[in-house]
Amino acid sequence: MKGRLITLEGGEGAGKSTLLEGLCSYLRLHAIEPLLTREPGGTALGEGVRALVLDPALREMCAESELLLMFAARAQLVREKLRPALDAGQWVLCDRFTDASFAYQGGGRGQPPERIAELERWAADALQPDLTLLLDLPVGTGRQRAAGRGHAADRIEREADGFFERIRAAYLERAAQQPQRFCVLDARQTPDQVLAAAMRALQPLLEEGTT
Ligand code: Z5A
Repeated sequence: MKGRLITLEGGEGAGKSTLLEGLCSYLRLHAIEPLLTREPGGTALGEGVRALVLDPALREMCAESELLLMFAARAQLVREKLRPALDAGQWVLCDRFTDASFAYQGGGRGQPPERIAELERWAADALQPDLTLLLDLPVGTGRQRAAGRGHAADRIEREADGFFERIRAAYLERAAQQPQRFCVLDARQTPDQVLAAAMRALQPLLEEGTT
């Protein structure tokens, strides 16, 4: 079977982790054991980067450092985990990928998209997902859900609503530009409804795998 890269994207509290669990069970029903990973993270180096970029004490981190750190983690994940898994025919479910950099560091922090695209070409080896599920949710709803989990806000979660509005707009713009790859899911629905819509979006890839 051909390896597939499925990425989950969305704003804070959109329900990516919840959907990831459901999709994993669904793929197992199809005898597919996916590799589950996340960004930033998924490797020892990436998890170290994650701790850095989310550390509320590092308030002075500039946008350029933040962007480069995201791609340092990504360069490692692509070479250490993603390419080998995909080359071996494995399916990969990844909680965030390069679209998050276009949305957060591009839309949110104002980094030029052509700079991010250049990093994508060499640092991320131009790796593109087969399918990106974008969980779209009003910013206020997502923030309420995230706050409901009861853990302290990280460095990025401490940003103002306007930052997250720009991120949402950047994600939706990217999805509109690449409709063949993106599936936008209405994340205001119940977890079961979101999962059902995601399963429908996966169907063509599952069918390709059996033909
Ligand atoms: N970041 C970046 O800036 N640039 C990059 O290139 C990359 C990342 C890759 C870490 O991401 C941070 O890194 C993130 C972007 C930045 N910063 N922020 N903000 P993360 O994915 O680990 O963190 P996150 O976006 O904050 O995700 P999250 O808060 O963990 O949310 P989630 O996984 O999307 O949601 P969840 O945990 O599944 O659900 C949240 C709560 O809502 C939970 O209590 C659920 O039970 C509940 N929930 C879930 N679904 C529903 C539905 N459908 N209805 C009602 N309630 C629900």
